Amino acid sequence: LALAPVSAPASSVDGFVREFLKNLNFTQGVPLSASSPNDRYLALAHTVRDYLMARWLEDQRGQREAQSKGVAYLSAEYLLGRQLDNNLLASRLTDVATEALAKCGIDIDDLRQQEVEPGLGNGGLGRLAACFIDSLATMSVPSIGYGIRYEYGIFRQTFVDGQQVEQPDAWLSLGSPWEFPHPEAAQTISFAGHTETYDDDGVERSRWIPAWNVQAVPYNYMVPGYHNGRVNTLRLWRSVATNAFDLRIFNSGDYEEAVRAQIFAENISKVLYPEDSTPQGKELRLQQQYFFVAASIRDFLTNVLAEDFDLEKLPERIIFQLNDTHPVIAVPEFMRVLVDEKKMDWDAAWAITQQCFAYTCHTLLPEALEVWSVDLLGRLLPRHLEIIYRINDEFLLAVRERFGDDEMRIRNMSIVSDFPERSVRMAYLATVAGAKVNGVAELHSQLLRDKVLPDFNEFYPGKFTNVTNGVTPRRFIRLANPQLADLITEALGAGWTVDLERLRGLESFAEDPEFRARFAEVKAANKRTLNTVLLARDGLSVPDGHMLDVMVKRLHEYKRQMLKVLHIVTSYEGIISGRVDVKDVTPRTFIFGAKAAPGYVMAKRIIHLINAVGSVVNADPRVEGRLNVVFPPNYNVTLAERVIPAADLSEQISLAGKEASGTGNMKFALNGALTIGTDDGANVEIRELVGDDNFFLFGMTEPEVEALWAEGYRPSEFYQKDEDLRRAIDLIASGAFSGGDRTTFEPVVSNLLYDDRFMVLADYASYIAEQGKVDAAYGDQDAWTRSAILNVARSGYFSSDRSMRDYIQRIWHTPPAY
Ligand code: 26Y
Repeated sequence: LALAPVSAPASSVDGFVREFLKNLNFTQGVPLSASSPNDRYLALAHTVRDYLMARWLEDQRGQREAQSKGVAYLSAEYLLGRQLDNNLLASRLTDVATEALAKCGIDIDDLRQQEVEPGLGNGGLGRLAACFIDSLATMSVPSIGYGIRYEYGIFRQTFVDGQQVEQPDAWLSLGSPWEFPHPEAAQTISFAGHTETYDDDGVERSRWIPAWNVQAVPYNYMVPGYHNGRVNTLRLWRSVATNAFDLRIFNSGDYEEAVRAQIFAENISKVLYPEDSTPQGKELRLQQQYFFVAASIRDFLTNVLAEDFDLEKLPERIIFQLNDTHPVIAVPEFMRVLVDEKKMDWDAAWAITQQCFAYTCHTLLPEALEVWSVDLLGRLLPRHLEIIYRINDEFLLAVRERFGDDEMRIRNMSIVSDFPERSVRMAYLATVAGAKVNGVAELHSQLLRDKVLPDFNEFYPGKFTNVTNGVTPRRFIRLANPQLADLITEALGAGWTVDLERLRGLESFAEDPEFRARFAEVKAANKRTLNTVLLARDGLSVPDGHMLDVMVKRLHEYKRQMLKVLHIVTSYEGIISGRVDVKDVTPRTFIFGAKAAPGYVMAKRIIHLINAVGSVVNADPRVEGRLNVVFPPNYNVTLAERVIPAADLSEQISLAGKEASGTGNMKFALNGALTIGTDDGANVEIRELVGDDNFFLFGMTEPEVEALWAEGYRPSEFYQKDEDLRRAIDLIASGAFSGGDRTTFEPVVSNLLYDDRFMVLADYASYIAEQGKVDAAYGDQDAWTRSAILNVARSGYFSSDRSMRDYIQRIWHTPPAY
């Protein structure tokens, strides 16, 4: 019996009822009559798990036995979103479960609301990782995701007097039915100490004598493919103390000292860092990074490979994809394992390493590139620092051979920089070690090659490539927009969910008035649903008949939420000054969703300003309800799934050359919102695909931005020249949104007038003009709907399935299926 594979329970309604009640009784330990909504949710989750289990065990065995090349995705973040609905959908259980629960007198929707989403990521990069593992499972690619099981995910945002206040995200407190802890499979991960050389049978070798260690406990999560019977694995590591209690100390009565070690160890996976672009160089963050990659590499070498595996063949079995620089310390760790532990010759180990890693860059902001001080690295990971030095020495030697003693170039390319302090540039290390380096949209990859790492591109021809991001249509169309999904299926048949280019078939339906009417009705229904959700969640409402103009993303100056604010203030000022007849204003609801990093003062001020503008505009009778600002707190994946399907207008207004890709932009287009956007990131590709007529373009191009910087950008000149802009800024400065107090938003105003790093004022006029075109276009509802349908029809390219195919072809060279 122990050897027999488990089998799934019967997929009938009665079978499901039995399993559900069994889980309620035997897992939760309650009868149906006395069960709480949380009990019922947990029992339902366990039931769904049981249905997936046989496949999961089978796939783990299958992947091990196939011995084919696989991908290990290394990411410090996975912004998964709720699991229940996704897992029901993947396993075709949605209808059965709904009926079964109804038989028990339970509305499954009430249970859906119980789930607290695992917010183990900050924003785009973390959500991208979640989309990718969904696509890998759906495409049967042999793969595993590795990351950190943070006890606290991204903070819960609340507003107090319009200002952001952060609350801890205790996502595990009501139970965690989707995870499988394996404490027995824990690994020891070491830190600090010193290194020494020793004589190993006539060979001089180095070894690391660490000072302390922690245990890395794996927690496995199921990643079911969509309707293909596959279940992949996401393995997240939790840190625990090696010896939970030091008995001697405990017996001596010093209880505090005894638990101190435990607290220290458990700190490593305690909380997700909420910064998403300014690395702080904090020791705990480096501990997190090393902790999870060291555990993951060891896990792969010991649990996936056979014991007698010939390590020379590693590149035939594995590629580690580095999700930004966060996991790059894996490179020296891999070298350390091969050279110090497996006693491999350095050159052989380096040749293998260079084939086993690939690096994805997600930024263009120089301040977002991670750098670790040599001082910190030397203290925490002394052997790794030595290895990095040697990699750098050999690399710079090769650069000299190639380019001669061009000291300027050598200094620019060195992995170890001397200024402003001696430190290691992780992006350079990743570039030198990686078989491939990719950006995340065409424009981004091009700028990465030509502007950020041009010397490396010259030195390594062919190493740089592009893979444009994508999003999973399972979560972001099927789950988020079921009515649109049904309409598409009715028109095109069912295959589109796994072959998104088929959406092209909708182009001809865009010309069909009846289809347009039905499409418009879906949008209207989604707005009503959003209204209901926001009312229940936050007491907010979205009036009928308004255009929904949505900007949801992390709060960052480069994304330019300020430009949106200036647009709102301009519209408002026009009304209250009497220059615009309120009857001529297109009714619009502006929806914001945005968290600011807790230490990012300017971002928090902008949040405060948005809320302040909202309070005044929404309450002013002169506006007659035609402008409405709605800013629900705590934007997350769950809310995104409600907001995006209801949107008419998608705001993608970053300064050209700053947004690497964006992925929200893709989700909106796929849900039939039109984009107003700059020539930035993946907006460029969206516009190329949907067509100029179905996209509102404004603002400077990246070369124009460069040129303006070069000639000297003086934002106050734009303020002086443009009357509308001056009125809007003056209104903010006057205290109109701060109860007459002119100091509250003074820093925001002077930042715009005298600094404006992201050229908000330079793009203002063009933005306002384009918003005028938006209003005009919205006036013809039928034409707008046609454009919206064409956006859906032409955005199939942005499926993360296509991204995975590109990674496989250009970088991984893994077999397409197992
Ligand atoms: C080093 C630490 C402070 C840090 C933590 C998180 C740095 C960056 C991040 C997250 C970055 C991020 O989310 N980047 C976004 O990645 C998306 C997926 O590729 C892109 O679409 C988006 O343009 C980019 O900003």
